[in-house]
Amino acid sequence: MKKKTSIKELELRANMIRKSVIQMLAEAKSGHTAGSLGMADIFTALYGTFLHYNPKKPTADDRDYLILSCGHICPVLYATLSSSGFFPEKELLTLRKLGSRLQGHPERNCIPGIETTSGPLGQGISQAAGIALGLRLDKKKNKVVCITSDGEHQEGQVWEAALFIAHQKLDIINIIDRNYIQIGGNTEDSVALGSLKEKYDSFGWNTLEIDGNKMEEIVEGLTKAFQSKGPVAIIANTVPGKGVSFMEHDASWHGRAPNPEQAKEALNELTKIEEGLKK
Ligand SMILES: Cc1ncc(C[n+]2csc(CCOP(=O)(O)OP(=O)(O)O)c2C)c(N)n1
Ligand SMILES: [Mg+2]
Repeated sequence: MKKKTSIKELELRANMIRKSVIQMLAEAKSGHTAGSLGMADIFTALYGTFLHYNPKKPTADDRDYLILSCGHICPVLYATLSSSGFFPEKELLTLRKLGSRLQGHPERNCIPGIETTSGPLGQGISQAAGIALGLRLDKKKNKVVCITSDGEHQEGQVWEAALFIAHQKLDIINIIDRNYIQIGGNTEDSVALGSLKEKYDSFGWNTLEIDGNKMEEIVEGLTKAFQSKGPVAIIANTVPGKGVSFMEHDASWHGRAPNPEQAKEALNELTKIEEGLKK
């Protein structure tokens, strides 16, 4: 573990990340809101407490690797990276603008802290496997954490990688955003995923299931995962659109940005949450 940050402090930071996400998307007038808000707590815990990194030396040999497989939720990664010192926060408002480094899907070698280019779903867990195998060959202990979404588990490549990783006993933590939505509605109405816990268990992974919006559970789950050897899957049950009442559990916010009025309302709600947390 990198450093101990209190649960309250992490909750406050996650709420700030949500505010940044709303501001970025409203300014861009496009982008993926629901998954970005839903995963803010997990990204905050990872960068606030667990991952080892130096924002001044983002490619340092001893860094941990965070692979964002579901690239469309990059606003939450951009906001977390900038608040962790990787690049100036004012750059966040250039999201999706012509010439900006912060495109709608992340690009490697462009933004400090971004390890892989992603957007086409289903590939990140294979990239994590390659990185973990390379680290093993080099006898290095850097952690490899992959963030995947539930929708991308409808891609066959994910399961091939899951088999390979278990066979090789690679040290990978795969955090799965189990929010039950995808581009066209509920995941179970599209191609049902059923119990991802049972599936990962049967593939030979050590599998945990957590509430991905409860900071204590996130910290407890990540503590176990970071202390484990071999593949660990964390099924993180999250609320898409978390923190903004009119976005929560509504798949239409998968790839929609708030208009100015909606952004104002969303920021008001998040400010109320912040005030509640400060009491
Ligand atoms: C290989 C591939 N097929 C289709 C898409 C288009 N696409 C982008 S996001 C998305 C939904 C995937 O579900 P999930 O990642 O669970 O979405 P969320 O929870 O963020 O709504 C789809 C189909 C893509 N990016 N890559
Ligand atoms: Mg989803």
